[in-house]
Amino acid sequence: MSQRRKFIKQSLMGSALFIPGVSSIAEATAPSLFKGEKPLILSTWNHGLPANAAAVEKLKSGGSIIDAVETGVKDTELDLSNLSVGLQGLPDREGITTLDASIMSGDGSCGAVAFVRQVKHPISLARVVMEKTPHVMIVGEGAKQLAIAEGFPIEKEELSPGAKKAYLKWKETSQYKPVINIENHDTIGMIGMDAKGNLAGSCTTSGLSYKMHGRVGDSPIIGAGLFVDNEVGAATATGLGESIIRICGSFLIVELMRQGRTPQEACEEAVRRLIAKNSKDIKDIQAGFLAMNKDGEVGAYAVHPGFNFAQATLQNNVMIDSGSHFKKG
Ligand code: SD4
Repeated sequence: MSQRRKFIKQSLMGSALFIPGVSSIAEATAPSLFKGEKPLILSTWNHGLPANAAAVEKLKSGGSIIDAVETGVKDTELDLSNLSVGLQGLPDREGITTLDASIMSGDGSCGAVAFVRQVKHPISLARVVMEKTPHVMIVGEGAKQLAIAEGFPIEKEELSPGAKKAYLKWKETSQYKPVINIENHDTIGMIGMDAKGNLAGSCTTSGLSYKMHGRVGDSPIIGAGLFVDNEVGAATATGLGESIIRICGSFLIVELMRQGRTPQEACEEAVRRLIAKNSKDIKDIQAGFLAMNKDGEVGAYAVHPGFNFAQATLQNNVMIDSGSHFKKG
């Protein structure tokens, strides 16, 4: 193993925190790393590292895979440095932060919330929808009422200092243009498999910054931002939600895997499909997919370079760069 790889491998016994600048390895190693090891947890972007660590700790302490994927992304929902997840996330164009989240178990149970305000852990509210209501998705004021009824604290509605500063700056021009890998990413999507092969996933975001009030992206839409099927595998998405919804990205990947594609092949096909359906604006659109199958094989692919993900087993937790359709330069 190279010195560099040794360096970035982090023991989950330790703090397993993201160390900026040192936690990525070559895309070539991505699909085969830890192949077949269970449990296996994958999460999007750099904050996937601490989120994976929290998920693995949950499994170690006897939690189920659905407990693990909820606990893991709750870590990101509280991360004040993340301006794309949780109440500290960047607001919409009215200056209001609204959150979307979904959770799904391999048996087909799922729950989601969208356009939610003042709730610190939308992923836990999505789990309430899944487990305590006859519905799959509850949005807006209804979601807030559910949170109140379930005893969730309702937070004061004010922007975090980072979000406020960015919003005031944006208001100077009020130009809406998604910027690849700079402004509009960092949603966390997590998919995981326990030691017995049961799958689950979670996805949580404040969505696109400066979106129109009421806009909902792919993350809370089952089949778009997240899809899990115990018979096949799991997939999650990040990036411009509109482009992902158009191809029902996560469902597509799971169905391609059902037909025999590897997770990597399925992610690459989904990216090709996304590019075909969004070709006019593709220069400005970043989207990335992350998948695993029942055998513990992993795939990840994005439209543009820059998408990375964290991959954890009981012993290891590492960052990996995904491949991309368009190459650097
Ligand atoms: C959305 N897909 O709301 C989310 C944004 C995102 O990484 O994934 N950012 O469209």
